[in-house]
Amino acid sequence: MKIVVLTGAGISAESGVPTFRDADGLWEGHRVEEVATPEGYDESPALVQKFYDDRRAALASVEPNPAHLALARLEEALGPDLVLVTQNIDDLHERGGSTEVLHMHGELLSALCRACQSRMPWSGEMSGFPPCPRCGVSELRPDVVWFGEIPYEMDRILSALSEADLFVSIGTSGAVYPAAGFVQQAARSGARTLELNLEPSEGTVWFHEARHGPAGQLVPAWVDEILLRVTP
Ligand code: BJW
Repeated sequence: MKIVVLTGAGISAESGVPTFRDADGLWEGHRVEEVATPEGYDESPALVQKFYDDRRAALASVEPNPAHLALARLEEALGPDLVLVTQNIDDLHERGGSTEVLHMHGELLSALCRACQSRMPWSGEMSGFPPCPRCGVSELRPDVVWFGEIPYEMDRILSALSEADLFVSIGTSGAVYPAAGFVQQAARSGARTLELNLEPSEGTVWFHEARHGPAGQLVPAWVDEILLRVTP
């Protein structure tokens, strides 16, 4: 059975990573145009760098939760038949044991040089506008996908969606495209679709089935169900 899993901020909420659109979400106190658009960055680079520096530093104090661990167990059982796509820029899937993760909105622990277009691992601050280790120009920005930019890994994601038997969306509000459209793309190709979210998402009507509750409970229970079906 080929499964595509899409995760969003809700899967990391129980680890203590704030979501975007819930009360107390990340954009409280910031306008989205300020911190998540290329235009916002051009206007206030120091503010945007600090927003991401703070989130990068906060990774040190969070741990993967049972939902991340369960998806790693699923990868162990299914291998390449599981394609894990995340909108999250944290590294909790990897720290939970997943080895193949498609980060469609980029990663906090990566830098993108606006001068030479290099992408490179980055764990420190960028607020001081350090030079790019490759070209020496001080044009490093967080390697994340802002509104109006093209998400990463789209070819691999669309190909996986077209072959999926099951598409599962976990902890995402369904407010941001193209990810919000994956459920319809998968269903059109014949996949069954399942939503696992704290509450009905904006796209909940598109799913064949929806289960509502915390990811830390729903995801391990769903993975156990799948493992019973696929392991001899
Ligand atoms: C729990 C829980 C628990 C809480 N357990 N659940 C008009 C119509 C349609 C589209 C557009 C339009 N105008 C513009 C667009 C396109 C635009 C877009 O979608 N805009 C919308 C505002 C409409 N999209 C883009 O610009 C994208 N690019 C693009 O489309 O390029 C064209 C193209 C595409 C494909 C091929 C070729 C060309 C880029 C989008 C980039 C989004 N970037 C961000 C920031 C990334 C960096 C960062 O992290 O700072 O990505 S925005 C932000 O939203 C972030 C997230 O990944 C993304 C999604 O948020 P998510 O994960 O859903 O979080 P929340 O907070 O919204 O929801 C959390 C959910 O969890 C809630 O439902 C809770 O209930 C739940 N929950 N606790 C389970 N314990």
